[in-house]
Amino acid sequence: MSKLEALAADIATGAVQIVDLTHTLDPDFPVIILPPEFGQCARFRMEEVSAYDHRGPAWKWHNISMSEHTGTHFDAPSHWISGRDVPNGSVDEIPVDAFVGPAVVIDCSEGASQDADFELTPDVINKWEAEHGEIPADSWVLMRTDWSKRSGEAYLNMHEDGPHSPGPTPEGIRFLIDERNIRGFGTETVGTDAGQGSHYTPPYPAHYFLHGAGKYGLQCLANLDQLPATGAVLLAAPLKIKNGTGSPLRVLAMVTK
Ligand code: 23J
Ligand code: MN
Repeated sequence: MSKLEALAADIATGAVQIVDLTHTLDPDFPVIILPPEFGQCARFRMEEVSAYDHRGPAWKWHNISMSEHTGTHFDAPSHWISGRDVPNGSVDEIPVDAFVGPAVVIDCSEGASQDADFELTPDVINKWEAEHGEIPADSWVLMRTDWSKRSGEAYLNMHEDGPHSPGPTPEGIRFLIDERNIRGFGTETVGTDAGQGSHYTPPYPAHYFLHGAGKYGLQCLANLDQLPATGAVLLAAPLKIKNGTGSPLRVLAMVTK
């Protein structure tokens, strides 16, 4: 049997399981809210074209619309000013090998349950590596916070001074890029950056440093509590939108029992 046939057989028997890391696209799912002077992200919308009726007697279908950055979605380098000149930086140009690859999960769920502004720092990463080994180059690094279990107001966690949700510090994200050369960084929150990420230098450091270095982002992930710390393989292929800066997508993880 070839390696690929063996993988297909393992999926069929359940020796390799497929975990869905995706939220359902739903008009009620929150989108990021930026300060009012900026343009805003659109929620998911769906309108019925026909439903086995006079508009189409044997078929049902919908027209849908949304932002590139609605729901569980992928961020391309061209999303940020630092990545505007990265070669092949939009979703239609990224080499497709980038869409299949290994993932590690840094469990920050306990810290995030105590502190909505929990920060992923180099210290947190060093402690994780002391237990699980060095983060392999070209890996997705997923920050587990259990934020995906929140719904409604608690998800954005808006206060008078803006949203509060966990994320990496500038030093934390730079360590992952400069010292570990990761492929990308994924979160359960509405951004790869912390809710208060506009107050770091530079503002939104995860976006700034990841995309400037040609790395990718994943946001609004779910079910990270079902993944091992190491050993999962991610399938995360954005829609092929011409000059697209990101895209909603189905994110799947392959894991062994
Ligand atoms: C634009 C400006 C700031 C942020 C974002 C978008 C996102 O989080 C996003 O969806 O990429 S923080
Ligand atoms: Mn985004």
